[in-house]
Amino acid sequence: MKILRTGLSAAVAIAAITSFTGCKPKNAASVVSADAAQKAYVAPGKYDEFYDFVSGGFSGQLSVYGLPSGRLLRVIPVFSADPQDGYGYSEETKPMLNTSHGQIPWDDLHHVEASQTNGEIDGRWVFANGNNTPRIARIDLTTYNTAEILELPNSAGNHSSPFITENTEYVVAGTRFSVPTDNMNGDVPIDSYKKNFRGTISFVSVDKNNGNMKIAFQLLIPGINLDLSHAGKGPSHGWFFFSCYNTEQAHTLLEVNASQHDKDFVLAINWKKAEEYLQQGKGIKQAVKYAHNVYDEKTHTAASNFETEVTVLDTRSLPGIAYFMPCPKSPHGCDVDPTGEYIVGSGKLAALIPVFSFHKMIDAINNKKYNGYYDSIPVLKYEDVLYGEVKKPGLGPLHTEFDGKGNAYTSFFISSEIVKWNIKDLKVVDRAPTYYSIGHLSIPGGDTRKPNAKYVIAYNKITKDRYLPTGPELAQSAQLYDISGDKMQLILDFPTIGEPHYGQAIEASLIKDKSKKFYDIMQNENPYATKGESNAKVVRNGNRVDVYITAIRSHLVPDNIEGVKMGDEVYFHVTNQEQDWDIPHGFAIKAASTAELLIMPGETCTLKWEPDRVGIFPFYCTDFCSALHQEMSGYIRISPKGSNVPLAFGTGDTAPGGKDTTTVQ
Ligand code: RUQ
Ligand code: CUA
Repeated sequence: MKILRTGLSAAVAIAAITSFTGCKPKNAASVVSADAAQKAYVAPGKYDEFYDFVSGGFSGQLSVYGLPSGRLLRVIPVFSADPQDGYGYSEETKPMLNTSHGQIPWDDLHHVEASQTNGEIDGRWVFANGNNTPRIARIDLTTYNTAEILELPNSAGNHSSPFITENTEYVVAGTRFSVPTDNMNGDVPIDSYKKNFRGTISFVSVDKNNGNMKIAFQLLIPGINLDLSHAGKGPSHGWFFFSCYNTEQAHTLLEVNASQHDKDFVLAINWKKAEEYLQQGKGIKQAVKYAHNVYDEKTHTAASNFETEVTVLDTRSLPGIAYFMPCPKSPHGCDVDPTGEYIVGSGKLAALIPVFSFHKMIDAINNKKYNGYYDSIPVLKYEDVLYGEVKKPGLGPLHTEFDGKGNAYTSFFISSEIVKWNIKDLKVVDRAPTYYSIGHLSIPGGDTRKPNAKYVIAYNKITKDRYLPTGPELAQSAQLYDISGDKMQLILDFPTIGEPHYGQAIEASLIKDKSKKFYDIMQNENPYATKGESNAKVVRNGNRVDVYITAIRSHLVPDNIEGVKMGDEVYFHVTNQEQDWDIPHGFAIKAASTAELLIMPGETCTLKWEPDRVGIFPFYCTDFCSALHQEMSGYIRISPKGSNVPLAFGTGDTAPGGKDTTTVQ
């Protein structure tokens, strides 16, 4: 969405209205009414009514807030290594960030989508996209950990993702950047874009029982930019809709060159038809390489495997999969209402919102009423598929969510507001300013068949003066509006971590009781687990030293280790012996080049350490776990290479060397 900040200013159509200060809403403070505080207030010790899973954008993480309080409950590392809990640093979690390009400890997480059954949020998983090095992640809603990451081949700029079908049959991933496919020689001139660059859409299937993802097939599409998408529902189940820009197929100065056409497209994909072709063997198997990383709950360890094949269906030679609906102008959001009949395209540069009718689209397809072809794909006529237009709704429409009572809520970046309009008569019924420049918005369940329309949350791109200033860099900001009445009512601002793109709010009652409290240590199948202090040990194998440590309030066993030498690779396998909620132990050692470990009760985590000098190195628990937490520490002695200090370890009476016999001089 960064494009919008600079990109729109050059677009001729709206040059006059882009100055930010020009559209800053007035009387920002006074619009908050007196009972706002009460509505957002959740008393100390009381629970929020919703979990809000909010993307972290360029932080690569997912934050979890409570609503209506806006309290930050947790940050879940997904595509970014996180020193706070060792994700991406511990030996067990490093494989999660593996890709065909090697270990990549960062990505740009834009969208979150909750798993669905019968078009309703089922509270099992949330999915998130990695935009930069294309990946999809699945987060488990019992552990709130990233359980799986799947890399996407033939792909660049995975933006229109991870939107989901109504029974979580598929999570999709469409390419924002067209590129030569992986099996081609990619060493081609950039100005051969039209000939060599292609877009793809991956349909990733999700196993009903364990959530495991697999690329079922990929669709090859013309070299345009896919922006966002949503699945059909109800009558339109079996279809997927994508907004497309850059139908000009420009490859330079897109802000001007990709804004030439008066209309771009909404791409309608019939994925049931694609499945038929797949079954008929019409797919082409392509040799590719991509990582599939899965975290195993029992071993507390991730494994990374490389897949080597995808099946590709070419939409240009297989009729009936893809149709274009003309859509004014450079559409961004592409949203389907709860009934599944209305598809809303949001042209960033359009002065209206087009609402398409699914059944009119089907009629036009059945009657083969095409207005020609775009790169072999039939183009339908705008008038034939249009239900109607919302006239003069605001400036710079981006995204639309629904309340399930016949209303739609659209975010307007340039005029910085949320506009509520009625789907039947397309009339604007309310508008509320946002502070400032809203991107996405979300209503709990607002993109499903069954919204819970209590609130709409605005995810804003610009924060400016909303909070105490913190230098040039400010946190981004979300805002909460009560929409239970006819008028939207602003009740809360809260700062967010990273750039909040999309969010999915889930009723707490659906998931809170499934939240895991600790791991059963008897079920811990990590090969380096230590169950009970008496099993703690240090084992040398050549220059590899495995330290099996136990942690329990308030000591580590062993806490004195000798006989480790320069050139050794030391693996500290720390097992938390606690079997109680909220008693993690941490582990850090001086000069470690990774991060700490944060080990949950019953779990084992491993820190790899290569000593860089001779001496004594302390290690300790980093999480204040008891009154004697500061005592939870130990020493390792590093001797020169070739030294004959024997390997020894222990604690208390069994510590190497026994009692201290030296005297203070
Ligand atoms: S985007 S602000 Cu990356 Cu979803 Cu529209
Ligand atoms: Cu364990 Cu502090």
